[in-house]
Amino acid sequence: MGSTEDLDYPQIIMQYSSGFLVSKVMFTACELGVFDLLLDSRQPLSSDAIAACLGTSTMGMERLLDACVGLKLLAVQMTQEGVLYRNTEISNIYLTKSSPKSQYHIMMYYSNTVYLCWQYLTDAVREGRNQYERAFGISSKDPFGAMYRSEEEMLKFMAGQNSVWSICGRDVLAAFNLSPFTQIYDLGGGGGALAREYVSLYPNSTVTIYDLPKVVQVAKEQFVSPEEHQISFHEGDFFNDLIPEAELYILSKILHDWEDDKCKQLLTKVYKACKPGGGVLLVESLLNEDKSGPLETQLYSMNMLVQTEGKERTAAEYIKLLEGAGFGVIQVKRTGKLYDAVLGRK
Ligand code: ASE
Repeated sequence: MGSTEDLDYPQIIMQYSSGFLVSKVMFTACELGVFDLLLDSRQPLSSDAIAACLGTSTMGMERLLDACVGLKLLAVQMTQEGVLYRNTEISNIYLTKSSPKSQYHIMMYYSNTVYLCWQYLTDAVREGRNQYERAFGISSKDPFGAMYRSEEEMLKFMAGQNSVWSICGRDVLAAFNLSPFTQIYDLGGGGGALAREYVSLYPNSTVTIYDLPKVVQVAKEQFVSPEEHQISFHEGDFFNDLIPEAELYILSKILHDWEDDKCKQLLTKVYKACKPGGGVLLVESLLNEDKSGPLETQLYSMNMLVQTEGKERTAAEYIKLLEGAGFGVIQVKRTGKLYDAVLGRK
């Protein structure tokens, strides 16, 4: 082994060991509203002031703030009154609740739901299945029954998923020229953030969000306003209920929730419903063909193990699923961001 490797090895192990500590510091600062307060205050604040405003211990808050400085999520300045903290540019954009690119809701989902499932990662690997029974004492047979076990959980999931599209939505929808398609169904479209990106990028289109009745109800109440005329809803279960005819179906982060047989079943149903000349757009995080990366996708695939019955796949795996259902002329576009796009035509 070379000497560089000998030196780098402990460093990398140290970083990986504390990775979950890093996540939890960021999640906690978000949850307590540190970044929101420092955005609103418009001036740097002391740890005492922050603790007082947020109703926490001064001792705990000071340490949390210092750790955030170490992570470059906050910056410090020394003044006569002592140390003052302010947001960094990145925190203002991504970690405050009110920012258009806010990732606050996905952080809360990671911190309060995903984190609890990961407690049982070893069991998940041993058993090859999700860990709702151990984590929450509920049946793991129906993953979305488990994920939507309460309206609060469903809302957190929908808000979390929505926040991703404020960053990658445009890239996945601009990966192909989709302007020939005007009548779109977003199957499992949830809170509608991708539908909103779609109609803004393709103004001549209308998007129908097809999702479970309880999801549609919450989406109408909390996420999509009636003024957004190009977005409509269809209540149903896409495995068991009718899928109406359309020109383009979007399956965004849907196939990764399900095993191959379920994916084939769904894609076959979509193919039958699809207008001739129409298509299906898969939005997923693609693994390299040898599964050597990207790391983020490999980690997401582990998350699919603890939370769902699916996995992340390679482009070739998605192509095979699409071809198996009858789709042809399949094109793959890697965006270089978290999510990629695969288009199949009927
Ligand atoms: C799903 C997406 C997610 C199902 C469960 C999920 C996400 C978290 N939990 O379709 C978002 C993607 N992030 C990760 C870690 O996979």
